[in-house]
Amino acid sequence: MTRVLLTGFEPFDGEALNPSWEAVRAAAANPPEGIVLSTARLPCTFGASLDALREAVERTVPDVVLCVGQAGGRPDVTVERIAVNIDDARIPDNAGAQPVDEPVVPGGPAAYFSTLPVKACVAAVRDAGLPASVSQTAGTFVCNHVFYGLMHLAATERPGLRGGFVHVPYSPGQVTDRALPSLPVAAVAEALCVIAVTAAGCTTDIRAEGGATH
Ligand code: PCA
Repeated sequence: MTRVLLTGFEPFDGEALNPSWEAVRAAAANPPEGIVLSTARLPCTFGASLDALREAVERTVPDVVLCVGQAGGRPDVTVERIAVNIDDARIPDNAGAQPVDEPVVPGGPAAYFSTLPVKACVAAVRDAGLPASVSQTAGTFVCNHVFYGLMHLAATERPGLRGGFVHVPYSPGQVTDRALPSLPVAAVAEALCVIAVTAAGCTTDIRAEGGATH
């Protein structure tokens, strides 16, 4: 059975919760058949997040790592295509750090592609009746930092480890006073299970349109 590590983040930016962790927890409470699922909650800091990820990878020895974060304002579950070697924080992280134009890994490659079948994952979530799309950028905050660090860890130390990143919308309770899109945690959890099963079961992606003009 494929071992899948799912990670979510602690709340940040003054939010009471982070839907990524809530959905990861809900997925683990009702895991899909055919995979061994483990979870970790990562701090939303540039300093400690990758240490926590490395510890979780060493503890659970996964075949696939799927990291998940909140992307407030996005309307759907977005499967990230690429991680870039840059930290450029618009807001301070939970430890007060706000790096600007610093590499995640000095001397590392400019970017890594996800090694999950991004388009197959999007198609599978849509087939489950939930909204999903490919994202061409994971931003330059802690999520991209973790995504890049994960891919660098796999590339340099963990051959065979496949990894990727998924951003999820706000949960409804976060936007009761804001006209912003949201998705219930249960729906996000279902999407994460679908993505985990799809990623575990297929190593080559499907050919399907998923680009963006801007
Ligand atoms: N979202 C942030 C960091 C933690 C999270 O859940 C981001 O997109 O970078």
